[in-house]
Amino acid sequence: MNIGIVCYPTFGGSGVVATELGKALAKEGHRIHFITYSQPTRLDFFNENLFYHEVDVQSYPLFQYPPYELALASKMVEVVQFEKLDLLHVHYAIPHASAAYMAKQILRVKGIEIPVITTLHGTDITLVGKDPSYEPVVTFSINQSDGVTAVSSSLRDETYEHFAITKDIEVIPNFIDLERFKKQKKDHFKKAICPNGEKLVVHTSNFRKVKRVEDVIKIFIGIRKEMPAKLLMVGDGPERSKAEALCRETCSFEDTRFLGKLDHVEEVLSVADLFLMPSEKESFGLAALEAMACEVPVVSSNTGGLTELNVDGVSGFTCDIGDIESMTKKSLHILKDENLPNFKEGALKRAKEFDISNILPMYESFYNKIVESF
Ligand code: GMT
Repeated sequence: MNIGIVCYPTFGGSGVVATELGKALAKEGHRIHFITYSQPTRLDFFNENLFYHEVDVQSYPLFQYPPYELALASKMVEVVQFEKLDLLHVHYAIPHASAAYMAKQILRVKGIEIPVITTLHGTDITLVGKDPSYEPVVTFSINQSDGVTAVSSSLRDETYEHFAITKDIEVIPNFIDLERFKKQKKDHFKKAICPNGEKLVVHTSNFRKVKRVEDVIKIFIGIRKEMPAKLLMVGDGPERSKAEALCRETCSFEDTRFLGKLDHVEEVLSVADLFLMPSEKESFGLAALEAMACEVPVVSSNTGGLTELNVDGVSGFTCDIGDIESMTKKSLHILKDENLPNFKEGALKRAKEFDISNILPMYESFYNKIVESF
């Protein structure tokens, strides 16, 4: 098939999923056209079936807000028409689903019909989409999509609960490429960070409020009281400086490190003993799956899709949002030498269920179903 993929090109989960999906489909022989405002971060290799079309947003002094959605719709029209696409697959509803709807109407006038699939990723529903300033457009554009998928049952249910949706939503969970995300031998790295055999705790995120980064630090302080440990904070975002300030007040300087955004987070995960994800909301928790694939058990909150990913007592533990005491206790339990190997094994075993080879056929058969019924 000749497929257009629209996504955010950044480090965020939805962009990562969209890009990895496109790369995997290209390897299967599909021709994949990414349509976005800059080169997707994970689009890091050449394949004759991969194409990138940049959305060019023209600025003008009159515009307080340059109309990205219009530029995107225009680019979709151009790519569908000239590359003869069979399908448009947009990731993250805002504003991609409504831009796709507009492109579809323009193409119809030109005598071209194209099906649109929207994949809901999380905050497009649970945080941003619900807001009255977007809700009518989100509801309309989901209902106008020819196919809709959500990355977890929890996200599907929440979408039905908060929006007047008339379409079936198919759950296709996120996936992982176990060729890339696997435990690598990085003993020298572990030795440099944990010279005295300390346990290594890792958190990666976009440091937004929804990630509850302060909880990560509070849990770490609790762990550190009981055993020698280090904390690595990977990523960047609005809450980072507050988190750094909290660390300076409460932890020893040598125990915590903020690494910023990393291209190859799997190298850090390879030496980690525990991953913390105490999020307020999480439709799936791709970062936790990446950790699990590298044999790192996860202590997470039990919000959204996290209980569909993190098996309590096997790949880690899930606890109530904000329950620092329980998350600390569970972390200490996992980190005990006699327990850690079992949890590492449990994390990897669970991650294998989300191997891309299991999930890719779900997308392919969904594409076929939508194209055939269109
Ligand atoms: O977590 C974020 O804030 C980024 C966001 C995104 O859209 O990039 O992530 C969402 O989509 C990911 C991929 O499907 C999921 O793994 C994340 O759980 C989800 N984030 C939230 O629901 C907060």
